[in-house]
Amino acid sequence: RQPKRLVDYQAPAFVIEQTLLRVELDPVATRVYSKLKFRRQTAGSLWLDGQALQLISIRLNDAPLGEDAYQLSDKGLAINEPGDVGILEVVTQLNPEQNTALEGLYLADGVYCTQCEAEGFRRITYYPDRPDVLSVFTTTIVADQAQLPFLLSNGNKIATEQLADGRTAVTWHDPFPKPSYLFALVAGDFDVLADRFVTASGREVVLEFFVEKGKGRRAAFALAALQRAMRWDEQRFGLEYDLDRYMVVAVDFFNMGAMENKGLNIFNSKYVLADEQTATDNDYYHIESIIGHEYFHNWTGNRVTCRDWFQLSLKEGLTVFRDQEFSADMASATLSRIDAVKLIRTAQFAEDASPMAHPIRPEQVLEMNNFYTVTVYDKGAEVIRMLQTLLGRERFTAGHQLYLERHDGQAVTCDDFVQAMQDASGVDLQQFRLWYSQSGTPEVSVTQVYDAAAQQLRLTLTQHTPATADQHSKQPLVIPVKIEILQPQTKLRQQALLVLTAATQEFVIAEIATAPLVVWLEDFSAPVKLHCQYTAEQWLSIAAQASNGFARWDAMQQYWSLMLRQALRSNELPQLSTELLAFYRQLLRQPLQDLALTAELLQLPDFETLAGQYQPIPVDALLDALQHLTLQLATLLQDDFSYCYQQLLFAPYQYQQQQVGQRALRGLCLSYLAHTDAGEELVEQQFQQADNITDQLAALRAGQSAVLAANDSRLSRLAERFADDVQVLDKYFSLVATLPSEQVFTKLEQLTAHPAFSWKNPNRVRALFSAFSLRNPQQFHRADGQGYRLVASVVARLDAVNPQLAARLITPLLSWQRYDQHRQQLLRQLLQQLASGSAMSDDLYEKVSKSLT
Ligand code: BAL
Ligand code: ZN
Repeated sequence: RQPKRLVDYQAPAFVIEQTLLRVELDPVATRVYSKLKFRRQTAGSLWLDGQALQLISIRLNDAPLGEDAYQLSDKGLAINEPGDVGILEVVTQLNPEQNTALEGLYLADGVYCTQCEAEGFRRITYYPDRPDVLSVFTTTIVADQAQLPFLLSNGNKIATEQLADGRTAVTWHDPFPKPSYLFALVAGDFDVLADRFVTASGREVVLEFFVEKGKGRRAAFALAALQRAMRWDEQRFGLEYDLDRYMVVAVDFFNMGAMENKGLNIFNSKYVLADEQTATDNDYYHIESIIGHEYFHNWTGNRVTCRDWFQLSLKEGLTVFRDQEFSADMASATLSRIDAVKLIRTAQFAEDASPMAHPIRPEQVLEMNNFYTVTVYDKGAEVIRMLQTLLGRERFTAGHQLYLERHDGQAVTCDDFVQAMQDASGVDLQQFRLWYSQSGTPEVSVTQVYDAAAQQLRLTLTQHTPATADQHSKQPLVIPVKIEILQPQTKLRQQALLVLTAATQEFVIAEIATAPLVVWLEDFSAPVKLHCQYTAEQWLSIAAQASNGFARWDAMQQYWSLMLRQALRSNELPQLSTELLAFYRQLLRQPLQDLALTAELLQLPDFETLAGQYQPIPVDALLDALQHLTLQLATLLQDDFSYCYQQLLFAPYQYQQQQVGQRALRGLCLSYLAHTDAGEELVEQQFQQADNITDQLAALRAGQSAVLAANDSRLSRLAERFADDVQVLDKYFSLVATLPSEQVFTKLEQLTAHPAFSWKNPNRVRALFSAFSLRNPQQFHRADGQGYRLVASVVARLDAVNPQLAARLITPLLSWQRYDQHRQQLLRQLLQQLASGSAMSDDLYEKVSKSLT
């Protein structure tokens, strides 16, 4: 199998100026009539990608094309000598019902739906399915409108025609040239929630949300979030929406979170539907952020798109950065940052340490679906954030504007983006570009010397990026390190930005009158691991004194990492110091403020964050230590958790930040109190009294981690009450999957027979098995290998159904080298078995083969 390489990029020989599609829907025999107006750019044949298609006919310039004039393979169609301009007409047939891969056009739950990014359009018709071929699309959908009342595609609806055979033909025209990956088609019956938005320049836009029948009310929050996103992009980046209509369709069968198709977003329903009974505070937060993300793509992705898929971070890193800024403005800036950094420190650092390590602009790809990664997306967003930090917000915004003006309507590269930033700011970004080509997690070590006589602070920073699976030699990067210098004696504080560009560099800060304490890497100003030799007391001082909420949380994370490292080194269980207990007591007894941050400060780092700090990962010792610390905190601070818990009164549910903080802190207190003698009563009381799923789930989770007697009864009551509601059933599935006992295996098996479970539905599969492998470390990493075997068997089973999903689920099995010898052996054996099985998809093959080499 031959991977594609960035260095081999060649511009297309032909552009498609106009694309006319007529799609006659049928569950097993949909016919697609395409009419392409092409124009030659360079020498070569006209290549059309195609996969899993039945070719019915081809005509060139109104005449049938003889078999010797083209070559057909399982990858596509080459027209040898089409001339320089012309019209190519191709008819294909496909089977949407059988399409369980959920790429291209598929029929699930009675809804026809498409997913074309990255390479799904080639499963609909023969086409140059690459992002640098931009075309104006006109699409006619033909179907029985009694069965499928809504026939939707991109752009504006321009015609509706009743056909003699009773079917209806609806035609859509999208005036903006777009690559095929932004094409969308939906046909089904829905509840519609509609409103309008008036743009800054006074144009009226119709907003429509299409959701499962009976659930229209649940789209209200997402619709309001869209309106906020539209206003925000105007105010922050001066960007207005450009069509008269913006549609969002929510479907339950979807591989991704959502998709930014021009004018017709398709969303996984879990990121649209929300009410207090079925969506948690965390769900509301993510809905707002993803609604924003897809909307922001209209400029960063759609109006300016990627030249090739290696440039994916051009649109994804930038758009994640934009949605993070939006969330920071809509919700809590501190909590949004904590959320983003947790993801980098768990999943992204783990990816760097895995066989799939790649730079944010990968150089070699077998299956593009495998590169929709935390590295491309979230590290990509950190790279954009560093640009903003280095250039300052004003120059960054000017660069963003120049980039969009310069490249509107084009398919471009990450280099084009950086060039626009450089041209707008006048700052040389040559070395900065390395962030795009170099993979891995840089490690920055810092030392500091205070010279009281000279009132000088001397800071030495050293950077080193360890080799990764894909790249051995590494060069020094541009690393912006934000610091805050605290002077505890005088309560003075000052901020500075150190820009590290060499392997080692010294910075001198003058006029520091009293002994300072430096807060390093404030706001996580670069995606690096920072090593600094602070004592536990120093970390606690920062956690108590830093002006920045993120820095306070980060200091607590570092504090716990240090405690655990010291304990594991001496082969003992960690003990709680009087200083820590005093600090936590003070947090729990202080007048109520900054509640969500307080909850974060009181939370131990999770297993994945800690695991990233060890090689090999001491799985059992870490899990034992975390369990021990939880019990110690619960016992020694029971009165304080109880006091705080009682202060946090229940109020009728609203999604607003004060209440979100209250629920977060209440849930945190309950998670400790569950381990005390009051646990059973408090958990049951909260479960019963809550008027919302956030508080109910907090109770269920607390009960589960403390292994309380009535857990099964509570879970059954939840499952019964929401027996018809997949949004809640997914939460129920995930809760069962995170049961920290061996019973989980039987329960998982039983749940695969639950009437709501389907191997064809990615949400259900993820709710059970991603929850198990990512959030049940105790059972997933069992020394007898049962956890690994379960996930491997699920992956093997799913590969034939939905390769993209199978390849996502295998990720936690790939990094066998990070574990002890025994677990290494278990994992490697399973991977070898998978590799020797029957034909694997490219998705899975790429990952398994990299892991085994
Ligand atoms: N473009 C794929 C889904 C997303 O990142 O918005
Ligand atoms: Zn995106």
